[in-house]
Amino acid sequence: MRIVFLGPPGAGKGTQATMLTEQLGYQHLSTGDMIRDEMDRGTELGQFAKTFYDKGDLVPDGTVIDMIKFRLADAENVILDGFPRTVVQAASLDDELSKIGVSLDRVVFFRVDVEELIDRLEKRREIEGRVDDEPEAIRHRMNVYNRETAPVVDYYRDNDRVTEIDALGTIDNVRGRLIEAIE
Ligand code: B4P
Repeated sequence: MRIVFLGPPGAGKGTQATMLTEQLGYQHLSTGDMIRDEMDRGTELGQFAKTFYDKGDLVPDGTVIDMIKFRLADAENVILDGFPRTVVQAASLDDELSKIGVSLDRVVFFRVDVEELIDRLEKRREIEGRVDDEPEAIRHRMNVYNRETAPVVDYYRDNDRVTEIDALGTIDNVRGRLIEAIE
């Protein structure tokens, strides 16, 4: 199974992907985690990405696509968390998968209202101190999401590939709905 998790910042994609990985043995590919790892190690890519990431901007498509594409070939049971985030990335993912003769099995869209998203990200800032969870960066990320990532949902809807879940409620409640959606 190759599954994409789509949704606004703070929708719980990373939280649920981590749990499903542990529970059902999926491989978890998170572009956000990859970028944070590059930044923590101070690599050239990390230093470049940081100039976008800290402000809540998307890291440029070419950088993200190069970072993830070589990992797709070996990934049979995989959750793609936070990728694709633009229509260019979505088209590139389709191309890469078609080269190896496979396609996506599911695209799960996490639906959460904006007040709840802001509340979750503010709580995370208090706990983890993520720079991109500062109020101004949160507001900017929501705008970037509406402009760049919401069209990705439509891209997949056109091909009837989207399963939408209600991602409000406790983490366990959401997990139950998610497992039902992908089974
Ligand atoms: P990501 O790391 O992908 O993270 P995210 O959108 O902030 O959050 P996610 O939806 O995974 O929420 P989470 O489970 O953590 O992106 C960060 C940045 O990386 C982007 O802004 C961009 O700069 C860059 N980036 C990543 N991918 C990219 C790409 N493809 N192209 C370009 N740039 C890219 O949950 C959030 C909080 O809510 C957590 O504290 C969690 O504990 C809590 N929570 C989760 N579920 C909850 C629930 N049901 N109830 C209450 N709280 C909950």
